[in-house]
Amino acid sequence: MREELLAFVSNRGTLLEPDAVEFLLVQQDPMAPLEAFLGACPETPFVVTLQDVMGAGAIARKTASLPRAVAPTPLAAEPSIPASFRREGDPAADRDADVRILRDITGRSTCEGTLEDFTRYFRHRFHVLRTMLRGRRELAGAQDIAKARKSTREVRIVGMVADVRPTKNGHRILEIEDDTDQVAVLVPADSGLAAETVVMDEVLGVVGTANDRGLVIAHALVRPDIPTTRPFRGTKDHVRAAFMSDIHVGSRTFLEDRWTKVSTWLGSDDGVAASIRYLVVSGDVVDGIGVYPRQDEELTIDDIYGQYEALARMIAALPDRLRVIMIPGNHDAVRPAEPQPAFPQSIQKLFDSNVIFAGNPSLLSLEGVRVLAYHGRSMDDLVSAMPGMSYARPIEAMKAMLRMRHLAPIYGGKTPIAPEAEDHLIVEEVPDIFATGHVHSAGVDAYRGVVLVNSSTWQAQTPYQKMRNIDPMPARLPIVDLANGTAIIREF
Ligand code: D5M
Ligand code: FE
Ligand code: ZN
Repeated sequence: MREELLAFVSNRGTLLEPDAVEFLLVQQDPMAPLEAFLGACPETPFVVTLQDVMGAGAIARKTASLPRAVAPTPLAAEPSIPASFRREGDPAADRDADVRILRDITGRSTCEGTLEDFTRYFRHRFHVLRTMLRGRRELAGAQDIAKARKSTREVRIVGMVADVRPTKNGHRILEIEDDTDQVAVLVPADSGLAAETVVMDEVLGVVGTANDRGLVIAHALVRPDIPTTRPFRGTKDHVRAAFMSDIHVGSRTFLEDRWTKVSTWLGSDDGVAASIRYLVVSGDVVDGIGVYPRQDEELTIDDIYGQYEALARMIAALPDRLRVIMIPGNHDAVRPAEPQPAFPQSIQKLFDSNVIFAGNPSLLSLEGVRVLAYHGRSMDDLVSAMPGMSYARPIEAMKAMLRMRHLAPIYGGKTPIAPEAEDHLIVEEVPDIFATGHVHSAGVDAYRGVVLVNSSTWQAQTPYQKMRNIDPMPARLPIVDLANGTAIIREF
């Protein structure tokens, strides 16, 4: 059957992700989801992912029309919605809310997933990160790899990691490439660099010595990173923002009682609660449909609009002074490939006008404070690639993203990436606050002046998480004072 599947996709001029093969092989009719997906695709995609065929499985099962959580529109353009949002005047409060969406993909998707798109995408990623790296003192005068290979002195190069492998003697070899050439870099086991993890596809700088066999012995590895000290761009008053994600409305394990508690507290006259003007919701706002095999058995609301309607009622019951900024995650009803656009109008219209919809990721301004909101799917890939990372400590993975200046450096893992003309997953502008969700943990910290927030979940442990030993920390609400970045977590 495996051969039949691979022959089928090969005949159609596309590829099948390994996870997708495994998923299809355990289906009653392995070919059906694949045919459903490719049949509904306006253009043959470059690669068919697990998400694609899982979604298509749901289409095959439920012939009813479903929105795009399960629809195969990985790379279609979005209808345009205003890229910025500002609401003046608010009778319920003594000050104006000020939310702007500075950057996201909504309405600007151009790619179709062709091979040329991927080439262009990676070239853009490489060039932007290389420019950042060349600004680093350690890499001043960095050479093209083709030129550096001919050198016998100290070389400074910038490249994208094409391979990482250990040698027999415990050293590591990195293959790094730029537009001119590729070179092998030896990271000696007995050097201070031995403990530094390097991941596939990251863009980094190397300072080293080229030997006569064209091998570069690394003395230093340089990450784009962020400046060591940056002031927090604070507001004048102690207005606060709260952070949520992974509400998973519609799931049997959604924690309704804990939600009631937080909702009541937000509406109470508690001093901290009353100072919260913004609620940033970083994806997986509902559980979705057809997101993983046999999900229907774990749903209390099995209609995708029904799930968003229930959420809209919950959000409408929150106090009027709150501006809610909502981005999608991997369970939501937009294309799974990142960057994800904001929800379609059919979903937006279910919500009150105090809810502002943005893409995943989004760079937001809350009264001038820059917030980078990202659901955090790539943490699945970082956790498996980097020793020392774990689902329980997402903050470490977030620091790694800032050091690499990229939200999803590893390509071809669990995080599907759409090859847009520009790489929206690069951390171009250093934010004041960086918020993620996805791992259902909770934490606050700071890295070089950037406040880091991982925003818990409102879902109890699911059977899947139990099987994978993922122990969630639900019902925590991180709250950040926008005047000075002070962060606390309240448990409900
Ligand atoms: O993710 C909820 C949790 O489950 C989060 O800790 C990540 C983990 N998770 C989800 N999908 C996967 C895969 N495919 N591999 C490994 N770990 C995973 P949620 O997005 O809410 O389902
Ligand atoms: Fe989630
Ligand atoms: Zn998620």
